[in-house]
Amino acid sequence: RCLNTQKIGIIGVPFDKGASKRGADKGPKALRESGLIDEIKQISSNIDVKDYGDVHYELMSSNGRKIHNLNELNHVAACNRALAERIEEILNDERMPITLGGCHSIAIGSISGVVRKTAPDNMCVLWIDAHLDLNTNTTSPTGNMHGMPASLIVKELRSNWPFVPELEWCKAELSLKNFCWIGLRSIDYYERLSMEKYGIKYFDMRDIDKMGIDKVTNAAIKHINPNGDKKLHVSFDIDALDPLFANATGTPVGGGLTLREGIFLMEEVYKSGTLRSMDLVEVNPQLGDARDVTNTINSAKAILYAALGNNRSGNTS
Ligand code: B3U
Ligand code: MN
Ligand code: MN
Repeated sequence: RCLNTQKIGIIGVPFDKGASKRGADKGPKALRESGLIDEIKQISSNIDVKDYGDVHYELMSSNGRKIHNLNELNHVAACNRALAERIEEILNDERMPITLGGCHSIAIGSISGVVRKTAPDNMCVLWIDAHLDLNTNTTSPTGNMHGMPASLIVKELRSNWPFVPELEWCKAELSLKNFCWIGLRSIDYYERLSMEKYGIKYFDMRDIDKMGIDKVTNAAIKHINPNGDKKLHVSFDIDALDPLFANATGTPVGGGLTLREGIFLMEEVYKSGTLRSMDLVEVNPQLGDARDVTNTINSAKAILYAALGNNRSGNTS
């Protein structure tokens, strides 16, 4: 694997309308301006990275109808529809799509794009987050769609959704059986009921305290991909990290992953050789002071570089 070229496609999604705080739309620009693309190239000469720029979208000729408790539905739907197409384009170019958010609602489009090019049973998802993001419009305490992306793409929750014409392009084809969550520590009441009802596999912060990040990571990978033949999508919400390392994010929750745990997790993901696509979301450069922002961006980059094979004891090629 190491001798082959690793072809990567970066796509930015300057979008924050799935969240209540403004500013996550500035994430892609802040990451790029901090030298992301050049630093990726320095990880290894085998890496071939292409920047696909940002997603642009136009609102669909909608009737402006509102659906209960889905804030900014028209924007979320249109942006994700456009993103899914860009992801398809990147996969057609045989590159690994890396989506820079943006708020976490953009996982609706990024994962939908991947599903179009992969048999749903042939892929698996690691969702690394302080939150479960499994609300529907009837369970969400906020109406913010960055708390709902996972529930829109899995078949088990399909019947919990009303008909949403704006999201008809988004096919809920994945199974929760192919998902595992890591880093959880803020779950809403109805989300908790869903975890029990569907037997959702997760490792929360307590599991990490008990087992350690090495056992947790490898148990998670093994659970969703026992034979190692599935294509892995990692959806990494930067708020999985403790606010000490990533404070510039919309809904920080204390007691999270250390940066070292996050890096180790992604190093193991890289080593598994199964990573096929990834989101890095919820970096919000408009929150906190300058130091918080630099800190958060540096953490986000370290997470991504680990996923791409960066070696803490030095790179050789
Ligand atoms: N579970 C809450 C809060 C939340 C979810 N995701 C984030 N915050 N980033 C909700 O609004 O669904
Ligand atoms: Mn989160
Ligand atoms: Mn999230």
